[in-house]
Amino acid sequence: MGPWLAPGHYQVRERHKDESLNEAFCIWEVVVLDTVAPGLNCPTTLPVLHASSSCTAVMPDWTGLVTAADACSVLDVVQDPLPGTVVTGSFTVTFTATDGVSTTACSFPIALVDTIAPTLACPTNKNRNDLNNDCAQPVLWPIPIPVDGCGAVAFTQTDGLPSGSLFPIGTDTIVYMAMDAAGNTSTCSFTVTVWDISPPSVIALYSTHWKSP
Ligand SMILES: [Ca+2]
Ligand SMILES: [Ca+2]
Repeated sequence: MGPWLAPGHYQVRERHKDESLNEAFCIWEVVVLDTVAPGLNCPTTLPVLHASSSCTAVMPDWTGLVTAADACSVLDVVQDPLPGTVVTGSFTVTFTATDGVSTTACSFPIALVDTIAPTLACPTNKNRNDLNNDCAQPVLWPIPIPVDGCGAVAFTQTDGLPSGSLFPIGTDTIVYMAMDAAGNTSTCSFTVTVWDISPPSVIALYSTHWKSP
């Protein structure tokens, strides 16, 4: 058995000689092809890609997460989307390994993970005087607007009277909460204080007339 040949083109020269020592040559070419595609394994534990505040991410180079092997040689492993690509939402990451002749691909799904809570800004504290001495004041404020880079936000007031209500003497705490689709929450709060500025009145409930004997 002759030597094992690596893939490539080889020229074989055969020399034949008869009994009269006449020689003849035969030259032919041998082509060794690699017909076995590379092996390629994607990771079983999928990587996590966190979303930025704008709900995008820059694609890392994950070619080191796949295992490629070939009996001849693996020339290249290419990732799609390419490292450095700005991605968003859910998508498929595909890797392709080539040995120069054949290719093998594997892929896995990725969904950006949103860990950033919505932004939510409450008004400043509200202080009002009970001007009409009716033990309450209407207080109105602009409703906060939550913002999240990844979209829809559930928003609710979790404590205190709603804007525009008649607030009694004293301090009430207003609390709002916003929650994004990933369950990240933000809260903000402020106080509404109504001051009693009227002095108490003294009312005579009865009078007693006393006459000396
Ligand atoms: Ca091969
Ligand atoms: Ca978010």
